Parts: sequence; C-alpha cells; structure tokens
Amino acid sequence: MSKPNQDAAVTRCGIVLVLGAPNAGKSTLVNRLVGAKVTIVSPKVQTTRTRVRAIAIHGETQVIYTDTPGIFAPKRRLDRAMVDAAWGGAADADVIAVMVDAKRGIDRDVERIIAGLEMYKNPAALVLNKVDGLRRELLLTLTETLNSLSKFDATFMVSALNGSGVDALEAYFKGLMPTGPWLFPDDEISDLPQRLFAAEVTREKAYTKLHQELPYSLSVETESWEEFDNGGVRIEQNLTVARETQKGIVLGKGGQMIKRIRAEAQEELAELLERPVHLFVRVRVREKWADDPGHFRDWGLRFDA
Ligand SMILES: Nc1nc2c(ncn2[C@@H]2O[C@H](COP(=O)(O)OP(=O)(O)OP(=O)(O)O)[C@@H](O)[C@H]2O)c(=O)[nH]1
Ligand SMILES: [Mg+2]
Repeated sequence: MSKPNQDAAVTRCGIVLVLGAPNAGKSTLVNRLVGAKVTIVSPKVQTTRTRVRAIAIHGETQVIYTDTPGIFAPKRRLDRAMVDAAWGGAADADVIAVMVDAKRGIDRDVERIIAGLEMYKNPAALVLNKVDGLRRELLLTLTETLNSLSKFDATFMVSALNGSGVDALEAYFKGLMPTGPWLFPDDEISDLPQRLFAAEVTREKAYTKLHQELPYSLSVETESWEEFDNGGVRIEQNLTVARETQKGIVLGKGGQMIKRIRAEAQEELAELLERPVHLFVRVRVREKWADDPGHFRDWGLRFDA
C-alpha cells in the first residue's frame, strides 16, 4: 500500500457531505463521482443505512464524498439512528450537497432538510437530480422555489444515472477543497470494511428483488470470511428477518428467491473483489434484531440517537 501524500504545501483535501431525502439518488451520484461501486443503490427508499465515505483523487486534490442515509421523519429506532448519522457529518463538511429528486419535487422530506440546514454555516450547493427527461421550465421553477427557501451557494442540474452535469459538479467540489494533507492513502476508495461491504451487496440484491415493506425488516451480516491460497474467498452471511412469514418470502417457493439473491450477490462480489467468491447465505429469524445494540455498533450507528 502506498503512503498518503503528506506534502501539505501542495495537496488539498476536504469533505463533501451528500444529503437528501430517501431515493434522491445520493448513492448513485457518489458511485459516479468516485468511478466505482462503493455504496449500494436500489429503487426502494431507505437503502443506505449508515455514512459511507468514498474517496476520489483529482491531481493533487483528494475529495472525500460522504454518502448518507436519506432524511425523513423517523419512526423506529433504526430510522432515528439513520437520520442522526446523516446529519452527524454536517459539522465537518467543507460543503454540503443537498440533493433533490427533481421528478418528485418539494415534499415534507425536502422541507425538513432545508429547515435542518439552517443550523449550519457550511457552504451548501443545491443538486437537482433526475433531470433526465424533465422539461427545462419545470426545472427553472423548482430551482427558483428552492433558492427562495434556502440560501444555496450554487445550483446544479444533474442526472446521476446518465452522468449529465456531473463534470461541472465535480469541478465545483474540487475547487472548494482546502489545502492540507490527504486523509486517506491514495489506493483507498472507501472506508467501509470489506465484510460490511459484502453484506451490503447481498442486501442490495434482496432489496431489488423483494417487494413492499419487507426490505426494511431485514439485515445482512457477514459471519465469516476465509481466504484461500488460490486467491478465492469463502464468505458466510446471515440474512436476518423479524418473522417466520418474512423468512418464507425471502426463501421463496422451493427456495428459489434466496437462490437468486445469493447467485446475484456472489456474481457481483466476484467482479468487485476481482477474485473467485463462494458465498453462503443463511436466512434466520430474530424478532428483535432491530433492537440489538450490536448491529448498530457494527454499522457505526448510535443506538440511542
Ligand atoms: N431517472 C433517474 N433515476 C435515477 C437517477 N439517479 C438515481 N436514480 C435512481 O433512483 C433510485 C434511488 O437511487 P439511490 O442512489 O439508491 O438513492 P439514495 O438517495 O441513495 O437513496 P437512500 O439510500 O434510500 O436514501 C435508483 O433506482 C436509481 O437508479 C437519475 O439521475 N435519473
Ligand atoms: Mg443511498
């Protein structure tokens, strides 16, 4: 591993905190900005459960993008911890990027974020996402309304999905990074431990395949990680749900559903880790998993948020 560039006279480094309502496209944007898959994405809301730092390097500048869980009105303990984690990064950020799904427009979640932003003095940029396929007049009206609700330092219109507008956004972030030493080694792209990332990939596949509320009732943990001389890795995971009925849905008829989830996760992990992967996923029921302090600790979340 190469050492971080410590020549603080020439290097720059800073933090971009990406905030937004659930499903705004934050993780899609962060993956695009670092040019790799570091954080999971799904069509469902509340996919990201903890802060994930993703690292990009442009010349002498290291930009740390912090992906966060969507901000919404929390009901359960896990919801509260997720929203707490999102705002928790705000004080240290060199710039806060507020992402708004332009297709969805302004709703209670967006209003809540704008109200929360009042507490911080950091520069803030408005990032209107999902502008693909939207009429320009509509975008201009939305920009005007949002800028009347909060004082943004800049506004960008992007499609995190197809990349349009992302270069300008990247240049803007880069320009705001203060001089100073890099915080991460130059070959690191994320602060998420591999075991946790591997569990996240399985959770993403489950989220994408399962319908309705079920995704919010499940969690995935990597139980063991065994590396072999030939470069392969054997990964054992637990997929935990809260009820027997949910277990039935995750297993599917004749075990078909969990088979597909496992196969997709294994294939993607092999590709991302660039090595043969043997993945084993056991489905189990733990009624109170969402009240287990151990889970929160593993994810870097506060239990009593
Ligand atoms: N059409 C369109 N869809 C997008 C765009 N960006 C993201 N999406 C889709 O929006 C959905 C949510 O994307 P995510 O990146 O998971 O959103 P998120 O803000 O991280 O969501 P949470 O983690 O749940 O808060 C996915 O289905 C993405 O493919 C975009 O620019 N255009
Ligand atoms: Mg996300």
